[in-house]
Amino acid sequence: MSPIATPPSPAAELIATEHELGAHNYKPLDVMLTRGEGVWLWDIDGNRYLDCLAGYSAVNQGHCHPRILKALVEQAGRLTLTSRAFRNDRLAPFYEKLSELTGSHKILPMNSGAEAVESAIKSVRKWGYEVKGVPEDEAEIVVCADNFHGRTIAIVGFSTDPSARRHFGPFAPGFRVVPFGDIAALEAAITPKTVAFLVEPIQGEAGVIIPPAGYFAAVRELCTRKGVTLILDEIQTGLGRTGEMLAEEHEGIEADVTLVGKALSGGFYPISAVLSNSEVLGVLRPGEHGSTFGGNPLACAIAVAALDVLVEEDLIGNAARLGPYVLEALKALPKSVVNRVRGRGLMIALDIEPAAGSARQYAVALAREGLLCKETHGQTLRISPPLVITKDQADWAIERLGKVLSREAAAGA
Ligand code: IF1
Repeated sequence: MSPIATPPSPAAELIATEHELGAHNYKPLDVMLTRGEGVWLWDIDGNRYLDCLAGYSAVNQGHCHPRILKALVEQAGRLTLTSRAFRNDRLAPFYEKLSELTGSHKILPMNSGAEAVESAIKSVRKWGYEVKGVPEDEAEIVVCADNFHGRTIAIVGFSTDPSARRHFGPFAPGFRVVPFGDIAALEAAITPKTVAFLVEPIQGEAGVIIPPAGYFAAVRELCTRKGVTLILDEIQTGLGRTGEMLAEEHEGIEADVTLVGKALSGGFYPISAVLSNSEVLGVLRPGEHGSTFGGNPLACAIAVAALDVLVEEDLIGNAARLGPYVLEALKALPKSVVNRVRGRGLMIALDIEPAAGSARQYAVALAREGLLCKETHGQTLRISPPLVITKDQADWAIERLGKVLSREAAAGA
């Protein structure tokens, strides 16, 4: 079974059209997918794959979850968009559901994750000027090296990944970069003009970088003491991925501002939100921020169903139970191939020993054996299946990983 398309297959023709007419801003595996259900994906030749990427944690509820689909279809037939010039009857129930599950007092609905990040940056800067008393246009925000918060000009401006920022300048000022996990560096970077520290609880794109024990407790204490808002970007770590509703719960802290997206719609629709447990969002007044689709009734109806599925199907508990099981199983993989395995809940990554080849090489080989995952930064493979995965399906994935990684290593040896 080869998912890698060869001419003149229908997949090859689709790929040729993509190549001719599309911007080449991705280098996807040549797997031409056409249907998804739960943890499974099928390509146009009928080959089945177990999805171990889950849309970068946007499909926590599994592909095409019927309850979310039902909510989408019903709402799409009633009302999809009113703009915020008028009110709609789905926004308040969305606020209530999200507030109830995350303890948020104020919510700003947006669409993409990057928009939520940008909205948080605007809000904390405004909070800085109007509440903290920072001089106008001098607000500073601290971020971490190896961050990933999206692809807008302001966001890539504080990226430390050359490929994310090269030839996209000039960039927005007012950001300082410190090493992730280094509390002394964070303290040294904070000035009276610092309005926020923006950070992922676990750095996803960087390769599932788990913070040192106690780091976020120290971050919380430091931000409180210095009057700096703590913004946790939970767009990838949130909504059950790490075995808690929010990854901050592992650290025993509460952010001032929390960002969610991706699985907020179960992969059906771009929905994100800025959640605030402080007076930060209170600084926004009518006309000062907005979005055509932000808070639209279709998005809200989908999100309520997506959150209900997360809770009522105990997907968070499933991630908490199966995550450690999968992690332990992957630690048994041959050290000649896998030199490190790490993760929290079902947010897992394994590092490929450089002598055994590149992570991309293994992603291609795994796809040929029916397991889809993604490399990041050369040597790391992410393993993040939908949270609906069963133990039998996890065992199947573990068996494939063991078979392919050992075989490829032997072949390359
Ligand atoms: C791509 C990465 C993951 C995110 C966090 C904000 C956003 C993301 C922690 C922005 C988005 C996506 C973007 C997508 C691939 C994927 C990704 F590889 F790019 F870095 F997941 F790790 N904060 N991550 O992970 O949300 O605007 O995309 O809705 O750009 O290729 P978005």
